Amino acid sequence: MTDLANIRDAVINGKTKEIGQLVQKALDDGADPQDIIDNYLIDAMNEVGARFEANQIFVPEMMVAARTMQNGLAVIEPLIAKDEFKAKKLGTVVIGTVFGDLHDIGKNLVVLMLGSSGFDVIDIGVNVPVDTFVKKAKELDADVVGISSLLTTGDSNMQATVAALKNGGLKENVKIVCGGAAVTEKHALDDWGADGFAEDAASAGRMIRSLLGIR
Ligand code: B1M
Repeated sequence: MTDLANIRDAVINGKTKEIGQLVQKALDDGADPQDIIDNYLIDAMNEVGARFEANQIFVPEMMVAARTMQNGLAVIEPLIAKDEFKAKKLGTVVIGTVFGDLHDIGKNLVVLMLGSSGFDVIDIGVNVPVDTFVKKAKELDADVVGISSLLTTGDSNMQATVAALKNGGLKENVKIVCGGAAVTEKHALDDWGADGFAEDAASAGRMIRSLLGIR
C-alpha cells in the first residue's frame, strides 16, 4: 500500500518527477482520486503557503511545489473528467483568474470539476484583463462567468471585473461567480454584487447548478 502522506511530502518538497509515480501507485492500490486531491495535494499546498508566510521557503520553492502539484493532478485528471458527462452540456462557463494574479491551480480544479459535471467550460487563463472577461463572455455566449482570485491585492480588480460584466451588455441572466482563497462571501455578494460565491471546487458546481435552476 502507498503511504498517502508521501504524496503530501513530495509536493511540499517539490519532487516534480517522483509525484506522478506516487499518485499512480496510490490509485493502483485503490485510493480515492478525490481523497488524494482534497486531503493530500491541496493540503500540501496549504502547508507550502504556511511555510512561505513564515519565511521558511521562498517563491522559487513555491513554484516547484506548484509544478509538483500540477504533475500529480495530471495523473488524476483523466479519471475525474469522465466522458459520460461530456454530452450533457448544462451550460457554458467562462472562467479565468483576475487581472494581476497568476495563480491557477485552484481555478484549474474548478474547471476540472465543472467540466466533469456536465458544463461546457472555457478557461481564459490567468491575469485576465477586465475587458477580456467581457469580450470572451459575449463571444462565447456564457451562461456563467467565473472569476478566481488568490491575492487580496486583487480585490479592486475583482470589483472592477464584476462591474464591467454587469454593465457590459451580456445576455440576460448571465451569472457572475467569484471564488478563490482571497475572496469572502461578503466581498463577492455584498460588496462587489456577484451572483455567487464558492469556497471550493466541489461547492462551485453545486452553487452554479442552483443559480441556473438545475437540479
Ligand atoms: Co502565491 N500567494 N504568490 N504563488 N501562493 C498565496 C496565495 C499566499 C496566500 C501565500 C502566503 O503568503 N501564505 C499569498 C497571498 C497573500 C494575500 O494576498 N493575502 C501569495 C503571494 C503573496 C504570492 C506572491 C505575491 C509572492 C511574491 O512574488 N512575493 C506572488 C504573486 C504572483 C502573482 O500572482 N502576480 C505569488 C506567486 C505564486 C507562485 C507563482 C509561486 C505559485 C502559483 C503557481 C500557480 O498557481 N500556477 C504560488 C502558490 C503555489 C501559492 C500557494 C502556496 C498555494 C496556492 C494554491 O495553489 N493552493 C498560496 C498559499 C495558499 O493558498 N495556502 C499562495 C491550492 C489550490 C487548490 O487552492 O487556489 O485556494 P486555491 O483554490 C481552491 C479554492 O480557493 C477554490 O477552489 C479551489 C479548489 O478547492 N477556488 C474557487 C479557486 N478559484 C475559484 C473560483 C471559483 C470558485 C472557487 O469560482 C469562479
